[in-house]
Amino acid sequence: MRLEKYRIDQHNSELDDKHQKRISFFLEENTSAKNIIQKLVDFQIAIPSWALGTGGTRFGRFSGGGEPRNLEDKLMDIGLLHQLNGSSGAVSLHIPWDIPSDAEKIKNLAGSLNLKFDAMNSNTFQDQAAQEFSYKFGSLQHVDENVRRQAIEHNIEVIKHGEALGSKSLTVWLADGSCFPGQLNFREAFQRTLDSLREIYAALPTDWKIFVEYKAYEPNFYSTTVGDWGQSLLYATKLGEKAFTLVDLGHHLPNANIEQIVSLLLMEGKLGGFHFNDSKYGDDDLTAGSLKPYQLFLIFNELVEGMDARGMNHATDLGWMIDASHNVKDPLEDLLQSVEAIMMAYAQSLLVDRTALKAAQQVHDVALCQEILQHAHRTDVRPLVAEARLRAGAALDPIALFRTLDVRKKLIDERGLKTVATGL
Ligand code: LRH
Ligand code: MN
Repeated sequence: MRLEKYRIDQHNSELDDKHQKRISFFLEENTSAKNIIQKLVDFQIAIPSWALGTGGTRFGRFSGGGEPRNLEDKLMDIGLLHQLNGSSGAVSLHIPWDIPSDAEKIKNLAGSLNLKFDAMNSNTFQDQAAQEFSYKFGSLQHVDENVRRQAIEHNIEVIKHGEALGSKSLTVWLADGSCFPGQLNFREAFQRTLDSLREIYAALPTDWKIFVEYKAYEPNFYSTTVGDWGQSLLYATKLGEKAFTLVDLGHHLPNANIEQIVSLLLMEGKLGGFHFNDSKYGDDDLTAGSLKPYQLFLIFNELVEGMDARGMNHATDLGWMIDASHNVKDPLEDLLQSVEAIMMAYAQSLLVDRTALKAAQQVHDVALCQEILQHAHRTDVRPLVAEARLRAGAALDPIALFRTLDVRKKLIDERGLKTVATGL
C-alpha cells in the first residue's frame, strides 16, 4: 500500500511541537550536529527481500498474516517502509526466491517507490525442484565438477537478473563445509571454491563488485569453507580488485571483536558491506541493536574513523543491508526498528570527538578514551534521526504511524491471513 502524503504531514504536525523543542535543545547541546543531519538523510539501508514475511525455525513458524504474495507486494512493503523512515531506499533480492519475471516492470515499480536494487544474492544452499545436481555436500567446493558447474551457472544467471534491474553487486554466501572430521579435504575444498569463484568473478560486468560472505557455522557444524573474515579476505584478495568481504554480524563465534575485524578489513580496502542484525548465541538474525547496541555503535565508530581515513563516501562506498528473520514480531515493525537502531549508531559515531580521542590515545589516558566514546553512545540522538526523517519527507515516529494507520490489518484485508512470503 502507498501512503498518502497528507497522512505523513498530519502525523508530523501532531508531533511537531514536541519535536521542535527536542531538536532545538539537541542542536544547542551538540553544536557540531547540524552538519550530521544531511549525512543521515543520505544514508540508505537496503531491505532484504527474504525478510518481509514471518521467519521460523525447525520447531515452528507462526505467521502474522498479510504477507507479500509476490515480488510486487514485497516492493510495495519496502516502499511503505521507505515512506515511513526515508532511509530504506534500496532492496536486496535473493534468487530464486524473488526472480523478477518481468524485469522492466519490476524496475519501473521500484522506481515509482524511490527504491534502488542493492546487492543480488545467489542461493546454492537449497535444492530447487527442477535442479539436476544436489547441493547436499556443497556447491562451489563440491568434488563433482557437474555440481560446481551448476552453481557457477546459477551465480552468472543471478548477475544477469541484477544487470536488468540496475544492481551493481553480487553477494555469495556458501553453506559449503562439513559436519564431521575426515569428511572434507580443507585445502582441496578451498581450491575448488576459489576456482569456481574465479569463473563467477570473470562473469562480473566491469563496474560490479562481488561480496564474499563468511559464516562460522550452520548448516554445517564442523567446518565452513568460507568460515571467518580471514578466509573471506583470502578469497577476496586472490580473486581481485572487484572482490570484497561481507560482514554479517551474526556470523561470528561468541565474543568475536567484530569492530576490530571491520577496522582491519577497511584498512585493507577489502570491506564490501554488511548484513546488519543482532544475536545472543548463534546466527539468530534478530533486530539490529536489540541486544548489543553498544557493539553496533563501536562498529560504526570504526567505520566512520576508517572511511574518513580513506576519504570514502559514507552513503555509497559500502553495502548497507539488513539480514534478519522475524519469528515473533511484525516483519515491517521489526525492520523499522532495525533501521532506527542502525541510524542511531551511525549518528552517535558521527558525534565522537575524534581529535580529543586521538589526543587521549596518544597519552594512554584510557579512562578519558572511554569517556569520549561513551559520551557519544550515551547521547540520545533520536531527535537528530527524527529531524533527518522530517527533512526527507518521512514520519517523525514511523512505528506509531504504522500502527495508527493499522497497516497490518489493511494488508491482511488485501492479502488474507494465509499468504506465505518466499524466503527464510
Ligand atoms: C546466511 C545468510 C545469507 C543469506 C541468508 C538468507 O545465514 O546470512 O546472507 O543468503 O542468510
Ligand atoms: Mn547474511
